[in-house]
Amino acid sequence: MDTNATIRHNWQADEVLALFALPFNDLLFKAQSIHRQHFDPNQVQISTLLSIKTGGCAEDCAYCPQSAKFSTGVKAQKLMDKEEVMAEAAKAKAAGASRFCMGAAWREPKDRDIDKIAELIEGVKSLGLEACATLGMLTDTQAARLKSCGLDYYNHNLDTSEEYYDKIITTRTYQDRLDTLERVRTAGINVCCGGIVGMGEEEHDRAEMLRTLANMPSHPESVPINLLVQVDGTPLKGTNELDPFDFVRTIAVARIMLPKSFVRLSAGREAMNEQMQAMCFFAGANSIFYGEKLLTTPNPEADKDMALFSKLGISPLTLQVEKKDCAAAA
Ligand code: SAM
Ligand code: DTB
Ligand code: SF4
Repeated sequence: MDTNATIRHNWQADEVLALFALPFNDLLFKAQSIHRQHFDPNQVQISTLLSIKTGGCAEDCAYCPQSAKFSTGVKAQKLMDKEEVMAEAAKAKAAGASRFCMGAAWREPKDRDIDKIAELIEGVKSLGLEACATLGMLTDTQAARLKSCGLDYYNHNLDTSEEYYDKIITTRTYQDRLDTLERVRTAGINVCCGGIVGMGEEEHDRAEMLRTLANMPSHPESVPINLLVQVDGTPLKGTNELDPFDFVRTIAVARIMLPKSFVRLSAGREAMNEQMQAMCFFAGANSIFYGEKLLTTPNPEADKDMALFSKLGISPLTLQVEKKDCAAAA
């Protein structure tokens, strides 16, 4: 449980809607003021993603190019070998990332998958990177095993509001997601949890998703806000695009409600110009995915991001990572 008085867990629906309804400049000023109380406004954390197991997923998440239920042209690939993953992690480290996030297109991992993932975590951490994984639903035992191998963050998103959820996914429930998040928290792994906007939801859905995150007993340490990447073949292809200002508003409200969390400007940057990304940083975003690919879709080139950082006077956050021997910890 957070103890700091500025950290609230009792947001009411109308209070959140009132934040969304503020004049744009008032909202951004409030968000930036809160941001400065907790963070250096000119530092942004950077994480690099790798899809370690791609496509062929049994779930029906309507946004996802990796679901086996849609024809999106994504080629299914088995879990990558440790050597290949290490080579990608070393590249990410050399390019300046501080965290390496491994994503698998699974509904949930099998116990024998966790043994392989444990080796990958150990390898990533030996390079001095923070390790993050997103593997779908977890059991208590799996979460504890990942923690014992030194996993720093687990990403598992709410994706949207509880009310809108069944328009997007039918193969697992909102409660399933909350249960996994609770298991990750109990295991002592940092929680990375956010969602996607631009899926045809209403403003009150974006408000409710943020309210669910902020009213958790502890705020997720990392909150990815993804703008839907519309992929051919997915049911959400052709959805009306979200007004860019409504995207920035979502970032600002997230910053206000989750003052100490890293708010990540996540998927969708390829479709944003530099001015919009700068506005998101002003609204309180202080983390990005870095490197030319997200999981299966493109992301801005690393050089382009570094040039943007330089124009804005932003520097990437660097950290010291403790190394851990997984075999000894298990
Ligand atoms: N299979 C695991 C799961 O669903 O938890 C892990 C990987 S899954 C691809 C991780 C997250 O990526 C999803 O929860 C969703 O928020 C995000 N995502 C997937 N496709 C996306 C898209 N087209 N646009 C934006 N975000 C997307
Ligand atoms: C998150 O919230 N966004 C990332 C990460 N967590 C795993 C994934 C974005 C995926 C975008 C679509 C794709 O590249 O396949
Ligand atoms: Fe599978 Fe994850 Fe994509 Fe859903 S978001 S279809 S669970 S890979």
